[in-house]
Amino acid sequence: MLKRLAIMATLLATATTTFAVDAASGVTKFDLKDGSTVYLFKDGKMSMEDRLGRTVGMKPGHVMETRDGQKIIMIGNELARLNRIKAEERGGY
Ligand SMILES: [Cu+2]
Repeated sequence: MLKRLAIMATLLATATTTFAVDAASGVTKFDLKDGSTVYLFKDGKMSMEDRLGRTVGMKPGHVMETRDGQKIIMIGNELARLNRIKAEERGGY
């Protein structure tokens, strides 16, 4: 409950940001200007998904822009990790 309140507080503090937090996994998704999505993991590393939902690689250090104009710097390039999450969402491997 406290954790959920903390997440709510964070969401309110950055109300203009286009992102969503999955409470179970702790993964935060950001919508980018070009239609792709950034997945931010609890340990600070990230994965990318293109506008068609395909996992794509990106060099760490690359600057991305969210739909509302905020800049995110790519940290890590967790391809296998994102594929595993998406497989779990589909209901298995
Ligand atoms: Cu990226």
